[in-house]
Amino acid sequence: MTIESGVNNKYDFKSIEKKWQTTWETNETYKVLEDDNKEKYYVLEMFPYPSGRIHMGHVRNYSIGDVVARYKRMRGFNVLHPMGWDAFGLPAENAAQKNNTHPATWTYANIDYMRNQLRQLGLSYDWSREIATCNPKYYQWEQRLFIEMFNKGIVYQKVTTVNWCEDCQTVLANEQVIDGACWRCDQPVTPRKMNGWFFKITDYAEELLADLDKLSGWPEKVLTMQRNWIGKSTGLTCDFQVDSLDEKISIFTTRPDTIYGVTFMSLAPEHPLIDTLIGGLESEAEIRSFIQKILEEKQRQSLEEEVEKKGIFTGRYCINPFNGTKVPIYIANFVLMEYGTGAVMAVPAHDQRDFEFARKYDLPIIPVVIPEGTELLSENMSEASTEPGILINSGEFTGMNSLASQETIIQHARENNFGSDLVTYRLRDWGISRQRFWGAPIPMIHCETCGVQPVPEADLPVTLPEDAGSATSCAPLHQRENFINTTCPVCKQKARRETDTMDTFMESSWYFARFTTPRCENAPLEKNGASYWLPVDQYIGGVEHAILHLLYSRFFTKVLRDLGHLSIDEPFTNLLTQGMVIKDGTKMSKSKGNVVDPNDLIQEFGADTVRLFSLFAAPPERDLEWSSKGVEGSSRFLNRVYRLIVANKDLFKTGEVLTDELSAAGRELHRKTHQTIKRVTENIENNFHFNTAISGMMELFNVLSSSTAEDKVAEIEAAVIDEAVTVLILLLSPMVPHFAAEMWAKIGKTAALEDQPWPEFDPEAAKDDLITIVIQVNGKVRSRLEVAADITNDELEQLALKDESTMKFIDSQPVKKTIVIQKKLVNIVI
Ligand code: ANZ
Ligand code: ZN
Repeated sequence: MTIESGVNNKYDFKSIEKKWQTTWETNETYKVLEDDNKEKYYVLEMFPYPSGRIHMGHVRNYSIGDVVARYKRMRGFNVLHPMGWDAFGLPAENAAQKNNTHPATWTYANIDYMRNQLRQLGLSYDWSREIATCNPKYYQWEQRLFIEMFNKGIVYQKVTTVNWCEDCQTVLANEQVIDGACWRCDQPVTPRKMNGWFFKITDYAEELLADLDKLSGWPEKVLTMQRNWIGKSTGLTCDFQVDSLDEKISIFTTRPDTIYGVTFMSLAPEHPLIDTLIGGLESEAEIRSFIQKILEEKQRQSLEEEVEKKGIFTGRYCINPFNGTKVPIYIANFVLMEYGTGAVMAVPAHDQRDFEFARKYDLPIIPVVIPEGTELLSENMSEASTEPGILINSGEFTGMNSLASQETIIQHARENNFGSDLVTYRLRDWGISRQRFWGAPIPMIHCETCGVQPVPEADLPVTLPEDAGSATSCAPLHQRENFINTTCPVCKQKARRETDTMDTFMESSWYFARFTTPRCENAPLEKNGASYWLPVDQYIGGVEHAILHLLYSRFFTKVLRDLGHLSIDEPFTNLLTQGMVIKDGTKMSKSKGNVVDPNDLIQEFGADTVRLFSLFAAPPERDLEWSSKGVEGSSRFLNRVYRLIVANKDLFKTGEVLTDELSAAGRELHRKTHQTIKRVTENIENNFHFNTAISGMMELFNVLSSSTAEDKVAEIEAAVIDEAVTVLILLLSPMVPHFAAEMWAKIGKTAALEDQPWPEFDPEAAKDDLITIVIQVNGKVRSRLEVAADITNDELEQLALKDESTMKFIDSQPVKKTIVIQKKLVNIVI
């Protein structure tokens, strides 16, 4: 062995990484075009918000994606692997406010910085497809889609309640309201009714739900979250007549079997009938101020929060159509106007919320469903009983099984014309209006004579003003006369532009499609390109986007299809949701002060080490615990490989050909090489368990290392060593691409590593050698078995006990014990 470099010598990652990055860029190695002769593979990582710097979560996400992209390329696919920027959003506006600049300045500076960081990681992106969503060249197509959706009736306007800060004269997002006050000026926030734009995602609820069944490449957990979010319920809707008024209240229930247990009615505070119910009553003022109070509270609460149940009696009663019972009508804070009918028939015996409400306001509790083997009495109930059972006190339905009774009860309502079955969804229409500056302007015009009109296609895009609009800050659109004033496209009279911008979730709902034809100049998508590349074969990103982003992208895909731009139903065939990067047990975050900056790591260890560490430390779907030891370990491994290759580089250029006749040591290394190909391939293909793939490569390295030791190297065929090294470099290349490219050159290869095929696994070579095992019964040799050399003692024992010729001697006598001598002998004692 010739020692060219000392044992502690480290490879010069700085110049090596720079060199290969430049080579890839100059050669446009990762630029792709549609090619009908090649099978396509589209791998995509969720694109980042240009916050300023990349973090470890990005490094992890993008390293995973890069392994997939590079691996698939080596497998012969035409791989699309793009990157861009989700560039609209509030932080840019805040930063602009603080630094007295335009949000665009801040955003584009961040993009430049982060693009450079990503380049330093050696990711195999086709940078010619880069998009920034804040660029009018991108959002003009979003505006065009908006108008197409408007024309098709998928977009509409409606009044909703928003958080309003009187001091700042602005609408606040929920996360900008802190303890009921504005985050900026600390003044109290009030609810205010405003007109906003909505997408009819609910029209697609059923398809969005049904198509989840097609997504076999998605994690079950994400499918469940989407299913719950869509929240389909089937039940009964029926009318309760208001006592002494000519009005009806429609309810929705999923438990028609409990209809005889109704003891009161609960209405949402926004229920439209309330005005009629309480108008002119003595208690009207008191009720109104109660409603105002709970609406304000509601505005501040998140949906998930458990709130204390509160309500107030309206002074009115209504009548249960099934049994004619008169029950009091309450207004309750937990009834949602947006769900079902906004009214709930309350059954405190069998619904926990109603139970708590009834106990608090001293309302009757009447059990009507008795689970088998129980005796339900309202006096001794401590909580609602939600189990099915036998109906009691339920008129003609008494004695029926509660589950079986539901259909019969709905049927009864239908026959008597006071109700029918109803399907409801928890999913709400998507409100996309934001009263922000840094977003895509909604391309509509308000004319006093002609109403709302879309901006004519020829006038698109409606671009954001490029000036700050104010001396001290970036003014919102509704304060900019220049932007607002326009003419009506129909009557040509003076008109006003819409000043709302679109929710930033819009941009990310179709960017994956735009990447397929990012420079198309006459449509959002160019059909051939889009149909060649889509759907995305592998999508990779954080599980925090499991609901909204993925649901909106699925919705947009269906809309794009219905508008004739696409011909697929679902955007992402396979989804990988990666875990978080954590340190000291919690998520890395600025506020916790436990952030490790990838920049520092790249400086100290090089990009390949950082990539290797983030792939090796945990399987992708798990959380990755940060460890500086782990990073050092990854670095040490690469340096060991480097030293071995440099020290032995003459061994690898012999040009000798592999033959069938191998020495024992040669066969061992040859076998290990092919076993490793198999293992790494399977780990990447089946479950992205790069960590076990990397352990496999480390094992191969160890065998290679001992095979090239001075006392052994002469024994082993050069061709076998050559093969092992070549394979090791090829297998490593998707994970540590600069390093592998450099080693490839070191062993004398001249063709580009990126264009090499993935190594073929030879099952013959990977087979373990066979050894002969002697089987004894009570110490006498009775049989012999040929088994694989790496058999475990347990497997051996099982085989022996099943061996037919041995069994003859045992002749169904009980086996007292078996003694296994590893790789040699099994003795069965009877
Ligand atoms: C009576 C009843 C009895 C109910 C019982 C449940 C249990 P899911 O399954 O989520 O669809 N509900 C209906 N509309 C509501 C609204 N706008 N706001 C709050 N709650 C509402 O929930 C359906 C059930 O939630 C309905 O069935 C109704 O209460 C309540 F033992 O009706 B149930
Ligand atoms: Zn007009």
